[in-house]
Amino acid sequence: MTTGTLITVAPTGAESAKAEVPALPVTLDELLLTAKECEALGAAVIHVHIRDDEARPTLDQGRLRETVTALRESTDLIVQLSSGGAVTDPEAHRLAVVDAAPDMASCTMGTVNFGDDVFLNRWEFIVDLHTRMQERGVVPEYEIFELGHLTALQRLLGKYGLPHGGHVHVDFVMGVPGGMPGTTATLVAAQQMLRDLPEGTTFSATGIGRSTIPVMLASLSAGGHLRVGMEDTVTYAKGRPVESNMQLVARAVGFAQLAQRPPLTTAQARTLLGV
Ligand code: KMH
Ligand code: ZN
Repeated sequence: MTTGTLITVAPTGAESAKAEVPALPVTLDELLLTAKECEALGAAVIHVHIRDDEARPTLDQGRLRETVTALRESTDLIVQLSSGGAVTDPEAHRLAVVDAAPDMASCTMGTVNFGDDVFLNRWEFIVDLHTRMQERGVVPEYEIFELGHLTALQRLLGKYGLPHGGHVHVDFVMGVPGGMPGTTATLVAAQQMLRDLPEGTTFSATGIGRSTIPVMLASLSAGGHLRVGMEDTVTYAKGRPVESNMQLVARAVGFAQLAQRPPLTTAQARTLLGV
């Protein structure tokens, strides 16, 4: 059954350098401005990576807490912290993200080649993250970079139980060099595999780089939700750099409206996700 569209903005990520992508929000002020404007356009969730004073990715606990508080004060967005961080972040720092008391945190369901790097997610680490989120009342978004990550999720839920809130929401991250491709056929295959997960499981999808638009259209037509933002693409169209996260959210909102699946409000999104 299709409903409105949950729109998540992932404004920063850990991979792009501010020097190369000047429009990337890296300071708290830039993040707050982006968050407010994206919320006004129709985003309901913000997937947050933070940077240090030199604009390098960080998982500093103090900064994470300050960011969660500031986003709560300035917006009604659901605050989802990245537990993925950067590929170089140690597991202990990634686990501690949950202690910053966000509404949600990402939880990647397996290891994946990530360009020239490896995004490592050992089984024991996944179990620790999942159970820590259950204990702290943080709702996970399970990040799926490969179809096999859905099998791992089935195993996780079977052995360790449902997440806090009881609702399962996954995000297909498609088109990472080394992960599943950002194609309609793959999205449909991933959606079919949701049959093995608890009834009512919902999904968002995002396509990295040039797969952004095909994945967005495929997800809308398959009843899925959308994640967009400069974490995932810094090119708006061939030869045209993204000007802002707002530009990407506005395009997603336009597509969702064309599909007659308008953006969910933040209140509707909280209900859907069990936040
Ligand atoms: N930056 C990637 C290595 C997440 O946020 O949970 C991991 C990532 C996934 O972005
Ligand atoms: Zn991320």
